[in-house]
Amino acid sequence: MDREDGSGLEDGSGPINSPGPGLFIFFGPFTGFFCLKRQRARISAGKKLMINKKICMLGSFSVGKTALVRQYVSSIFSDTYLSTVGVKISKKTVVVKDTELNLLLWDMEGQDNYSLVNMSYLRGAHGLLFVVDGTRGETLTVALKLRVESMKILGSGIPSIFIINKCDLESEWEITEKVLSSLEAKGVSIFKTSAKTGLNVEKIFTTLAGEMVEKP
Ligand SMILES: Nc1nc2c(ncn2[C@@H]2O[C@H](COP(=O)(O)OP(=O)(O)OP(=O)(O)O)[C@@H](O)[C@H]2O)c(=O)[nH]1
Ligand SMILES: [Mg+2]
Repeated sequence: MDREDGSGLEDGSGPINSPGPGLFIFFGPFTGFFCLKRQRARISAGKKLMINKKICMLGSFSVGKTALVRQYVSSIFSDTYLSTVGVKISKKTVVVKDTELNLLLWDMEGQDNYSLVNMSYLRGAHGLLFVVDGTRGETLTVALKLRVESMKILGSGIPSIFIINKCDLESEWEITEKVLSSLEAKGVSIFKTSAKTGLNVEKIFTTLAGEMVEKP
């Protein structure tokens, strides 16, 4: 049987809001026919607004940007390091404050400075995640520099979070609590994560999503 409205069923992403062709059942000339009334599966009352939000993952090389995205989207972690070239975009849908958000996660290649190419990747971003490797102090300096540069492009009001990753190796961290507290005192939002154990991974994305939803 042909199905005109199959798209809404296959990916489960939307309500079924177009009527089917109607179902007729014929039992032959002697028995007449029964007609089952056309069913209109409308769920318009419960229809949620779907909004796309672009999040850029920024930071130095090998801090764990890709690992965080993979852990969040696919619940996978690997010790193998494959450096990202250019940008890789992943998608995850979340519901925040009754609003369905399509998070478009732009996992950018590691950078210590903005080149003309990756500056263009920032266009249209709604939120930024600056990733730092707790075991390498210089990656915090890079992230702070990237924050200044990206806010020149996107404005200082853009929701952003600093992620100090590799919490499972906290005994080897070079970044001290004192440094983190002084940044927090300056209004920098900081979370400690581990892409390996999954610690706080979901939380960073949902916290940022919550902040983005408040923005027009
Ligand atoms: N122990 C530990 N290792 C991690 C963690 N996150 C990432 N790694 C490892 O760090 C290395 C780099 O991780 P990636 O996610 O590829 O880093 P990246 O920031 O995407 O690197 P680029 O794409 O080159 O910018 C890999 O070997 C990961 O397995 C973590 O939370 N804990
Ligand atoms: Mg990467």
